[in-house]
This record gives sequence, C-alpha cells and structure tokens, in this order.
Amino acid sequence: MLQIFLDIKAIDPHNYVAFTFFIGTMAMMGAAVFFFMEVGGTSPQWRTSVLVSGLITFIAAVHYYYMRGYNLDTGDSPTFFRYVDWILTVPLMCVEFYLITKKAGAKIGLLWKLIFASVVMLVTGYIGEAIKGTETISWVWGAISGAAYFYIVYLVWMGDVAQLAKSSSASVAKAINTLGWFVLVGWAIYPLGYILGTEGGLFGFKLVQDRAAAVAAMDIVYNIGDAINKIGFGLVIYALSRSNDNNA
Ligand SMILES: *C/C=C(C)/C=C/C=C(C)/C=C/C1=C(C)CCCC1(C)C
Repeated sequence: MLQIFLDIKAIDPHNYVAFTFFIGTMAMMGAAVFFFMEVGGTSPQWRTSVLVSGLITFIAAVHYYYMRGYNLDTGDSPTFFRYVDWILTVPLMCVEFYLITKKAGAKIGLLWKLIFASVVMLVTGYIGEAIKGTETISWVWGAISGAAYFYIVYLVWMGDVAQLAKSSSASVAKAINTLGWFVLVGWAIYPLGYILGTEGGLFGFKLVQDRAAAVAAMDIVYNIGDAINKIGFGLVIYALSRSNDNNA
C-alpha cells in the first residue's frame, strides 16, 4: 500500500540516471523541509529570503518526483518538465539576489533584468533541446542561451549586483560573492549537459557518440548541477540569515 502511494518502483542498480533522479527528489525534499522549518527562527529581515530558498527546493522536489517516475516509466529524458522546473526556480534565484541587495538600494528594474535574461536563457535552451534531429541549429539556440547566461554573469560580477555589493554590509557582500561563484561555476555545469545531450553535438562536436548514453550523461550532469545549485544557493542565503549582520 505504502509502495503504491509513494509510487516507488525498483531501480536497476546500473540505472544511474534513475538513481540520480531518486536522490535528487530526496535531497530537494529534505532541503525544502529544512528551509521551511527554519523560517520561524529567522530574524524578520531575512525571513522572506529563507522562505524563497524553501520554495526553490520545494518546487524542484515536486518536479524531481515527477521526473523520476517519468524516467522510470518511459526511459526517456523528461525535457519538458526539466524546463518547467527551471523556468520557475531560476527566476526565484533572481529574487534572492534582489532581496539581499534591496537594502543597499536595489531597484525593481534589476529584478526584471535578471528575470528577463534567465527567461531568454531557458526558452532558447528549451527550443534548442526540443527541436530534435535538426543538429545544425541546436548550436544557434545554445549560443543565444549562452549570451543571456553571460549577461547574468556580467550583472552579478560587474554590473548592477556587483555595484550594490560595494555599498552592502560585509555579510551581504560575502553572500553576493559566493552566489556569484555559483552563477559562474555552478551554472556552467548546465551548458556542459546541453553539449553532451544535443543531437549532433555542438558545432558538430560530440562528447559521447552513442545517443542513449549521451542523453543519460546529460541527465546526470543536469541532476548534479541542480543539487549543487539549488541547495547550495539556499545554504548561502541561510548562512547570511545566521550572520551577526543586523543593519544590512
Ligand atoms: C535550478 C536550476 C538552475 C540554476 C538552472 C540553470 C540553467 C542554466 C544556467 C542553463 C543554461 C544553458 C545555457 C547557458 C546554454 C545551453 C542551454 C542551457 C539552457 C542548458
């Protein structure tokens, strides 16, 4: 009965893709419970930020639960729900940047810039992945997506966010710096997954020749990226909320 309710199916020990979807579900669930439980004990100025960390991991947990089942049932990559998850959670990560820079004077326009760039990045990436069999243009969409990604990196490291970090408290500046590394290094995991999984490779360059193995590698890379970035981002915010910083 419990097995039916939880929709648990046996995972073949060699099925690493299904395994990472399973672990991803549990990790996101655990993280969401943790962040939600901690909201109450958080000082009022950081409460919304910790709540948003909970929302990001909760939304991911629901999608991972679904993607895990989809992958076990069909053996396919759950591309559509992967992008539905990202298009909800990445803008929330933009909200985190906005919330912590607000006290240093961030304007709502900054939030829209970040959200706009992330939507462009994800919609073009989705088109690049969803158009199957047209290998020649997958790199065009990948490149547009990459340009939007670099714009986000620019905003965080040199643009508005970086400027606001200068007039922020030491704890906020430190958090912005760590989150900046997540965006620069952690997020760079995703284009690697895209290159691995793109039909025909990128610029005709294939990391893995066998099609099924290429898609499996892509899903594993995306799953690792999500665990690092979603939970890691949340923990940086959590650490900030526990710093002795009261006039941020
Ligand atoms: C929680 C989910 C996160 C943080 C997802 C981030 C996704 C990206 C940074 C994706 C970037 C891509 C490119 C830069 C080019 C190729 C296509 C994408 C969408 C994989």
